[in-house]
Amino acid sequence: MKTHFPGIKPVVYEGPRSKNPLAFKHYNPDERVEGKTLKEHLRFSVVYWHTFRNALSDPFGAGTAIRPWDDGSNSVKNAQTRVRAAFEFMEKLGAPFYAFHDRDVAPEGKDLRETNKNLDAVVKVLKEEQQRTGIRLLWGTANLFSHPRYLHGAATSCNADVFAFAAAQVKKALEVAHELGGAGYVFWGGREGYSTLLNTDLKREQEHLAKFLHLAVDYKKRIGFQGQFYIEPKPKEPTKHQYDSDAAACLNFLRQFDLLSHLKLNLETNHATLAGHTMQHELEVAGAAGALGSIDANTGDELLGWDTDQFPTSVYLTTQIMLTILKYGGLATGGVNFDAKVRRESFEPVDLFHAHIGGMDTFARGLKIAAAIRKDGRLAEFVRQRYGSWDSGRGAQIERGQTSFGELEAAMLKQGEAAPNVSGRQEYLENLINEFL
Ligand code: XUL
Ligand code: CO
Repeated sequence: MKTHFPGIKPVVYEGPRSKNPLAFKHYNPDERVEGKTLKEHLRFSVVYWHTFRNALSDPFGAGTAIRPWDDGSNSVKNAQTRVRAAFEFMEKLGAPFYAFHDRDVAPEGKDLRETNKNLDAVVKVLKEEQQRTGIRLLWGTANLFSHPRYLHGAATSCNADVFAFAAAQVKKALEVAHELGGAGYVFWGGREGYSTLLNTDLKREQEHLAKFLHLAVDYKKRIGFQGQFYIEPKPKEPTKHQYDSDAAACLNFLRQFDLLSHLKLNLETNHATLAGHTMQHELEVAGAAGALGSIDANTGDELLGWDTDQFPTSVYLTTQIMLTILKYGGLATGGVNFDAKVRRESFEPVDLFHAHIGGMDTFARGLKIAAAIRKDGRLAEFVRQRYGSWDSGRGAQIERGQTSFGELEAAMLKQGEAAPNVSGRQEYLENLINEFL
């Protein structure tokens, strides 16, 4: 078999003392934590768009990426060769999952019919490679934002024909995800938002988006696709305001339009920070609503205000993420999906390995540290005790709904003052976390 990454051997775990840049120092897939292997907990996934379709251009200059397997053409044959290279990469990396948009894997044709045919020709190769390697599809999605037809959005376009085209595209993408045994399917809003309210009927656009998702739910049932549906929040970029702006906005939207039982959230770190939140905040909001589904693992740059999609390297960040994920029972159908790209200056194929190895090791450390913090128990015990007044007496009565304002007023009139507060001990807790890092 032709190799596209000559000289790169399968990446193995060599332990924290290894100086080999192409080995894992912390991600030992078979190591067990809280009853599951690291591989089962983390469910790492490689994204097709950044890793295989991003030429590393920026608004000021052309792409720099050297990708010897890619002839740069828009042919189906080139797309098929790219699949072989992608699976060789994922196999050598030891990633059990991948994710793609329809348009990442196959070129758009002269019309929808030809586009679907192109996709089928590439899906055939994806299926072969999945079978050869055992690598699975974490989720599929449709690109409803790149083509000029989507300039006003897709499901929220002012043009009903564009809604219809998007529906046709998602129908096909669902069939493909089903055929490839996908564990999920993601809806990211793309251009579902607005640039100005002067030309926008916000209420109508949101209703259309809900209608679109209900049609997708119907079709999912019709074809018997078992994968989990996710919605991915992002506040802005490319639009000034995206309707799925953050976890809370998505949950409210899903609840308002009776979609909450059909979709969970796919949360992305850099989207959280663009929304003015931490990733842990977004995870907690989703987890509390029973909607924590999957994560797009990346990070932004604190000094840049846009979606830089960098690979995560902060152990503090991954510790926080894994604390919340473990707290809510782990990623069931979801995974740690590296929606991240190498910098424009890192243009060689080997940089793709460095980036993913770093991200995987950082998550492995975060997971082990989070598990150690949980095993130690002091953090959880502190929080438990902090809410101790709710476990019995008046607190328990309020929680059970067995009281009224009148009764509570009478109690406080009698008592004269609430029981004194105790310290929140933030600094003590921050020190406690640092004990484990
Ligand atoms: C865009 C983004 C998308 C989604 C899938 O910022 O994160 O790549 O993850 O469409
Ligand atoms: Co994403």
